[in-house]
Amino acid sequence: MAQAKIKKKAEPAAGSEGTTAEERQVLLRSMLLQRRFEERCAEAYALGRIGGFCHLYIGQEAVGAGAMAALRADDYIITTYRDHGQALARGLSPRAIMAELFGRSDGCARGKGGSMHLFDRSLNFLGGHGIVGGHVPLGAGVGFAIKYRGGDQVCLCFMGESVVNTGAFHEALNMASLWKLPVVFLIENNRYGMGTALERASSIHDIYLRAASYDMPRAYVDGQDVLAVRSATLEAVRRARTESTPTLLEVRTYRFMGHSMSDAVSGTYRTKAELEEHMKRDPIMVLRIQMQEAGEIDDAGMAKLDEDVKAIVQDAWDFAEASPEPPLESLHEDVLVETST
Ligand SMILES: Cc1ncc(C[n+]2csc(CCOP(=O)(O)OP(=O)(O)O)c2C)c(N)n1
Repeated sequence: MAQAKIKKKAEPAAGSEGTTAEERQVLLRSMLLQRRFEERCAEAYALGRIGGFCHLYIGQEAVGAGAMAALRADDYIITTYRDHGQALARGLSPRAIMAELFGRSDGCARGKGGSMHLFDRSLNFLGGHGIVGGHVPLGAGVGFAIKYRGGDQVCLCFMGESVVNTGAFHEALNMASLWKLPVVFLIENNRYGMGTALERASSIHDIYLRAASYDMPRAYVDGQDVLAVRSATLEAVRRARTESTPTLLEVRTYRFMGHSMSDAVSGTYRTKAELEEHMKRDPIMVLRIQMQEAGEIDDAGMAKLDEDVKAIVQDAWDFAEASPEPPLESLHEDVLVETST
C-alpha cells in the first residue's frame, strides 16, 4: 500500500498548463520583485544598513512564488531564516520587510526580529525561525490547531534540506502522519547546508523518500520551474485540505549566492563551473522564455516590469531609512506573551 504512494518521478512539468496568462504575469512579477529586493539587501548589507545575519533567496524565487500561489488567504505559513522572498510572495509589504531588515520600528516585527524573523499575523505568516529544524514541530502544531478547531486551512512549512537530519523533523513528521494533520512540509533542497553538500551529510540523497518512514505521501519537483512548483504544491495542498493528510514535497533548487551575506558567493565547497551551470536555469529566465514563446511578454514588457519592481524596492528602502529606530524603552515589549492572566 505504502509503495503505491511513492512518486519516483517529479510532478509533470506543468508548462503553461493549469495557469492563465494573467497568473503567469503575477508569478513573473513576484519572482522579479524578490530578485530586485534581495539585490538591494546585498547592497544595504555592504553599506551597514542591515546588520546581523542575512540569508538571501536569489536563485530560489520560483519556490516562494510557486508555493504561495497554491495557498488561500487564510492558510498558514511557517519558515526558516531564508524568508525574505517567501514573505514578499505572501504579500507582506516590501516597506515593512525592508524596515525590519534595517532594524526600524515600522518593520513587520517592529525592528526587533531582523532578517531571520519576518512575521505578519494578519497574513498568517508565522515567521522566520533561526534554529535549523526548530520550527518544523511548530508547523505540525499549527496543523494540529487547524484540525482541532475544525477548520479547512493548510499549514505550509518551508525548510532547507539540512533539516532532515534533525530529530525535530522526524518527530514532527511522525506525529503529522499519525494524526493526519493538514500540513505540507516543503523542503527547499538547494544542495548545501552552509558549506556541506547534501551527499556528505545525508545517507539518503532523494530527500523525499524520507517520508516513507512515516507512510506519508511524497513527491519531488523541479524548483527552477515556477509552474511546476505551483502545480506540485497545489496537489499537496488539496490533499491536506480535503483529506487532512500531510505531504513531504522536495523542491530541487539552487542558491546563487553564498549561504549568508558573510560568506563568499561560491566558496570552496562548490566550483565556479557548477554555479555557472545552475545559473543557466535561472527561474526568472525559465518563465520569461516560456512566456516570450507564448507571445505573453516581449523585451519592452520585461523592461517595464523591471522598472516597476525596482521602483517598489527603492520606495521600500526610502521608507525604511526614514523610519525611526525602536526606542530603548520598548526593548522588552513584545518579547514574551503574558499567558498567566
Ligand atoms: C540547530 C542549529 N544548528 C546549526 C545552525 C547553524 N546553521 C544555520 S543555517 C545552517 C544550514 C542549514 O542548511 P539548510 O537547512 O539546507 O538551509 P539553507 O541555508 O540551505 O536554506 C546551519 C547549520 C542553526 N541555525 N541551528
